[in-house]
Amino acid sequence: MGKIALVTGVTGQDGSYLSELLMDKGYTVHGLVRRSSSFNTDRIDHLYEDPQEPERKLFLHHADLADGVGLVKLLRAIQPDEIYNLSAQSHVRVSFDTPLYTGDITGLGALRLLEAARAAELDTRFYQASSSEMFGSTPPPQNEETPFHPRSPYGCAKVYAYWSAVNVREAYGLYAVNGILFNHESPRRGETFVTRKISRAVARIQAGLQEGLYLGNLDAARDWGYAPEYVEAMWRMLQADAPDDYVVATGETHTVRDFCEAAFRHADLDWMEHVRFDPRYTRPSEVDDLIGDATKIRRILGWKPEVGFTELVGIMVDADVRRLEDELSGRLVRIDR
Ligand code: NAP
Ligand code: F7E
Repeated sequence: MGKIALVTGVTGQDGSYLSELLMDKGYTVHGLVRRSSSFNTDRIDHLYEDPQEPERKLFLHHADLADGVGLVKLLRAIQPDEIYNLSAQSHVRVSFDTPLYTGDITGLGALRLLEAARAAELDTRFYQASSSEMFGSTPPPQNEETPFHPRSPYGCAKVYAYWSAVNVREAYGLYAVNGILFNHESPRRGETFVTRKISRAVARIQAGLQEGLYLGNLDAARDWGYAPEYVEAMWRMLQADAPDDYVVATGETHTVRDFCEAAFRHADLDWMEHVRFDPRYTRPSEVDDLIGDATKIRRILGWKPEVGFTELVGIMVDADVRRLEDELSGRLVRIDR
């Protein structure tokens, strides 16, 4: 019998790649989907099978991290061997507009799920999607020993969730781990995160559909990796002999300006002719510089990143160019792996 996993946030960037990885490894995957007035399963539609198919490996359930009792009922029904908590209000800029909601879902939501696992009396392993945003203004390089100094309601909520997972591990012996992941991107990245906003705009500008691209702070520096590789790190953390917390990063940093230059250059365009400043996209407090030190996961779990910055930019621009060509020609839009 293959293992059973529950993936919250299954409709997001990471949830879709993680589900693919787990299904390839023979898992049965149960995904938590929140109710939406429009379709929100685009990223996993290619994985979903006919509900009448008896051998299917992906099951979707309506639930929400706001609804603790629903989580207990779901866990009792599924009895997962592994739980990956990827659900969050994950947009840092938006967290300044919705700080209490972000605290409730991104912070307290993680504890609801941990407590639900305890209430359901499961023998399970728990992965918490922690974030480099917890380091905030603490200077780089950042590793597992670096103190947290979050700079947004999102970062504060992730710190709460981080310590909730550590506390449940220490207090009750639950196998709970934090993956402290630095920014990771892909063609499935949400369209309002800066990398995807840029790659999508490059495709549209190249096709003559858009002239300018409005951005905020170009000086912010991020350690950007490739999302499909980062979900492998999540899985490895839950296969280890003992639970522990790990930084996942490339160890390289680039500014938003560097990303613009590289993305426009990839399409033979000059970014200076198209990128303009709009203060609406700046943040009340910013995280200036992130560089992850992933020595621990490399040493203990043997994980290391392969896709570098220029390759990542190329993957994202090429995917958006193809996607736009599909849209314009009326073909079905492919989900790019
Ligand atoms: P994402 O694309 O924004 O996906 C977030 C997921 O959470 C979506 O499936 C979303 O559902 C779901 N969700 C939101 N509110 C919910 C609620 N109230 N109840 C249940 N589900 C809810 O994020 P991602 O990039 O895949 O990141 C996955 C996780 O890793 C998140 O927790 C994020 O904060 C964290 N993280 C991300 C990065 C990164 O660079 N990507 C780095 C570090 C940590 P809808 O599809 O319906 O919106
Ligand atoms: O911003 C700057 C912005 O929104 C990156 C989430 O996945 O990674 C992500 O958070 C930088 C910031 O990602 C625009 O000010 C400039 O300095 O793509 P982002 P993020 O805030 O780093 C972490 C690790 C997570 O955990 C989060 O869930 O780019 N920037 N101009 C802009 N950012 C956006 N979104 N839009 C702009 O126009």
